[in-house]
Amino acid sequence: MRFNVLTIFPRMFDSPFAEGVVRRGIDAGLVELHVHDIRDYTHDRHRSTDDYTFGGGPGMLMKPEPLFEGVESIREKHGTREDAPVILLTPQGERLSQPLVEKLAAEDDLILICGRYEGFDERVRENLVTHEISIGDYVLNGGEAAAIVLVEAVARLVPGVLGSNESARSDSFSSGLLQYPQYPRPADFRGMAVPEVLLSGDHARIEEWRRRESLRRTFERRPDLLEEDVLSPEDRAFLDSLRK
Ligand code: 6GU
Repeated sequence: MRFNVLTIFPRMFDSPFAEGVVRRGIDAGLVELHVHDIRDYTHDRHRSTDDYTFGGGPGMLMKPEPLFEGVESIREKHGTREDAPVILLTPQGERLSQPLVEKLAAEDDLILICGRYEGFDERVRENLVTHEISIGDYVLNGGEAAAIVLVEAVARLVPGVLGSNESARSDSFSSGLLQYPQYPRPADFRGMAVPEVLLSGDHARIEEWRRRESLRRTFERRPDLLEEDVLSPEDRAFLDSLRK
């Protein structure tokens, strides 16, 4: 998986990927991350990346020329496929979700454009970009933090990037339910005991307990995630008992 990022703040990408899972993926040759300074694709003396908006109004907009040139240069230099997704990080975009992350992880190349909040030339939206993505309903100063989130979420799904221990964990959100409560040793910490069932060695009872705790937690915290059609009759009966 190869990520190419266009940003006016390339150094923002240094420390987030200096260690951890993505770093390991890069070191193993499974992930490539190339960060490009949008200013390198400007031609004026001031290397300006923004300009006033036609028709008047507050705020500056990102100019189209350096963004088009940047994407074209990435395609030429890195042999990026013509049809590789070009993703604009913007609060106006589709909300990033695990299903969308999984779709993006199936690509070989992703080009990410980070912008500033005031916005983009509409021609960038219409003629350069294939996807617009937001990471949630709150305001960031620019798309960089969102791009970092996207790279981390996608890179961990690249085969081989996670160790087998870690990959099991990703099932919890992919299953559509929140994770059940978990406890490492000790069995009793300052009088706070681990639920008895987990010490019982009875795997069928443990599985049932975990399933129910996942359902309970999802019901309490994120009822919007509960899709009744993928639940078993036992799951539904348990949820009914919670509602009462
Ligand atoms: Cl992608 N950009 C900005 N500026 N703010 C955001 C966002 C993106 N996603 C959530 N908030």
